[in-house]
Amino acid sequence: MASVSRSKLLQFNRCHFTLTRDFYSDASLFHRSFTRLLCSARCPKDAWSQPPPTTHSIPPLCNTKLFSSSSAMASNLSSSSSKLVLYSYWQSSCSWRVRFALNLKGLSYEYRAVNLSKGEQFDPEFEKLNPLGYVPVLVDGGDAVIADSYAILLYLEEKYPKHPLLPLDPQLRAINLQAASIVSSSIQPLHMLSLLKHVEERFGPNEGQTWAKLNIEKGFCALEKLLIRYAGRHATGNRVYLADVFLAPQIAIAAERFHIDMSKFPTLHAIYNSCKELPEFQASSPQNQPDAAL
Ligand SMILES: N[C@@H](CCC(=O)N[C@@H](CS)C(=O)NCC(=O)O)C(=O)O
Repeated sequence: MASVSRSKLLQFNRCHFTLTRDFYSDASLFHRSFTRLLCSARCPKDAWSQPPPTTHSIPPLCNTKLFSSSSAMASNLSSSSSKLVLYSYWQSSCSWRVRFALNLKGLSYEYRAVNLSKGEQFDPEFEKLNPLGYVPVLVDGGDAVIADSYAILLYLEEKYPKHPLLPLDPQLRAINLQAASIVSSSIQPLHMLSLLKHVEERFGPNEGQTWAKLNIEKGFCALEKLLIRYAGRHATGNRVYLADVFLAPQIAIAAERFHIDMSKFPTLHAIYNSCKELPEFQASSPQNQPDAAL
C-alpha cells in the first residue's frame, strides 16, 4: 500500500508557496522530487539514494495562491495564460473530485483557495468566474473558464486524454457517467451547506443532518445496486475511472461529516478503500490542501 503520512503530503503541497513553477519546469525533476518524498515517507533513511517507485503515476505540481482580494484575483487571472488554475476549497467534495482527476492525469495546476466559510464565493470578482458562487472553477490558459466539476472533468478528459477517466467500452463508459451523475445530481446538491442551513433555519437544528443522511443513503443504495455488477478493485473494474473520482470524495464526506455507516454499502466501501491507497487521492484530500484549517 502506498501510504504517505499527512505531514509529508502537506509539506509537499505547501512547499509551493515558496517555490515557483519555473523552478520545477523540468517535469522529471518534479517527478523525482515527489517520488522521493513518497519514498521517504516509507523508508526515511535511504530515500534520497534509491530510485523512485514506478507503480503509480505521480501527482502533479500544485502551485498555491490564496484567494484574498478582488484585485489580487484580477491580476492573477491576467497572468495565468497557458496554465491550469483551480479555484478550490479544501473541504469541498466537488473541488476534491477535480483535484483527484488532475492528479490522476498528472496535470500541473495552480491552487487558488476560495474560503467558503468566509463567503469569498460571493466576491463579485469570483462571481464573474461562476455566477452561481460555487467552487470548483478551472481556468485553462487564461480564457477557458469552466465552472462545474462535471463539466471540468469532461473537459479535462477531452483536452488531456492521457490517463483516461472513461473506459472505451460503451457500457462501462455509460456506467461511469451514471454513477458520476448520481453523485453530482442526486446526492451532493442535497447536502450542500447552504441548503442544510436553510433546512435547519426552517425546520429545526437537527433537520439538516437528517435530511442529508436520508438522501445520501438513498443515493448510496442505488450506487451499491448499480456497481455490485461491475466493481473490481475500483468501481468498474481494476482501473480508476470517473465513477471512482466522484465516489471516493463523496464517501469520505458521507462517513466523516454525516456519519453514514458504510458497512451497509460494502461495494462502495471497498471502492473507497482502494482509492485511499492511491497517492493521487491522498494528495487531493482536504487535509493535504494548502488552505486546510489545521
Ligand atoms: N454542480 C456543481 C456544484 C458545486 C458546489 O455545490 N460547490 C459547493 C462546494 S462542494 C460550493 O461552492 N458551495 C458554496 C455555497 O454553498 O455557498 C459542481 O459539481 O461543481
